[in-house]
Amino acid sequence: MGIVEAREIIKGAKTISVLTGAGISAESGIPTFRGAGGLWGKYRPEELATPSAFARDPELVWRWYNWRRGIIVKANPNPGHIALARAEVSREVIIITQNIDGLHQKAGSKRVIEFHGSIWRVRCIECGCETENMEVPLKKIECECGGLLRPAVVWFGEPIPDQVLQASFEAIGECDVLLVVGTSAVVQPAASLAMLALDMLKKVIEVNLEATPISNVVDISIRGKAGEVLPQIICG
Ligand code: BV8
Ligand code: ZN
Repeated sequence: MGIVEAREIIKGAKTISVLTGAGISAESGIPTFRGAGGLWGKYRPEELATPSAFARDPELVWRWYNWRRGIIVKANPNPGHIALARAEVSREVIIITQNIDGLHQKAGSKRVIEFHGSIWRVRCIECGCETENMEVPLKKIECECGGLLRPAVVWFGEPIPDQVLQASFEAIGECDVLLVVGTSAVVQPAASLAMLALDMLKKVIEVNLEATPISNVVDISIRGKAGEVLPQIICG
């Protein structure tokens, strides 16, 4: 079961939801979390993407996010992002992305749920005000109120905002097919969205370079690069 079957299933779908992870941005030059040369490189996730890491050393955490801002600002959507954006021409497409890079929006996708927030938004830990900030690097990490600014992303140990969870569950309920693209499917609760789709008897198609914990339970699991496979299975 592979490309041909996936293309047939997608052709017949009125609404497609797509759960994407770092793998869909790899061909845009953005390192993944766990792959070789991954983002977590010399650090472990828990050392950087957590509230305690920020409390302990906000400058270190911001050095890491500014380094990522530097990579992401130069990155362009690849054929994988573009195939998903183009698919909106003939059907509803809802993207639930674990990525914080904004590349789906840059590719033209209209319905994007940022499950883990955005690197281009900052939030004050004192007054809670959240603003868009595209500076590379961020110029100052103080808010007008004097509080510290943090990336408006979801760190390990932090809950997904209720309205984001709600919108994601609705996207799964609304779809005929869920595509799961470029995620190691280990981080929760994002990875459980695939299981939710299966429980709701939706067709689930995975596109990933390597096998993941959901590869054996989805309807079709295609080994390959998102930028090569997505244009083949989503046509028109
Ligand atoms: C929560 C945003 C509870 C920030 C991210 C033990 C200790 C502590 C916590 C836990 C624990 N056990 C479980 C947990 C929960 C934890 C979790 O799941 N941990 C994992 C590691 C086990 N989850 C959380 O903490 C979540 N919150 O549980 O809160 C709670 C509830 C109520 C009240 C209070 C608290 C929050 C998790 C969100 C963390 N934030 N990112 C940032 O980006 O800086 S996670 C980050 O890693 C990404 O966003 C992504 O979601 C995640 C996984 O990365 P992937 O996207 O999958 O990337 P990865 O590199 O892993 O895989 C890439 C895949 O692509 C690979 O398979 C590769 O083969 C493939 N690939 C590569 N190239 C290509 C490709 N595929 C196709 N084409 C290619 N070209
Ligand atoms: Zn403030």
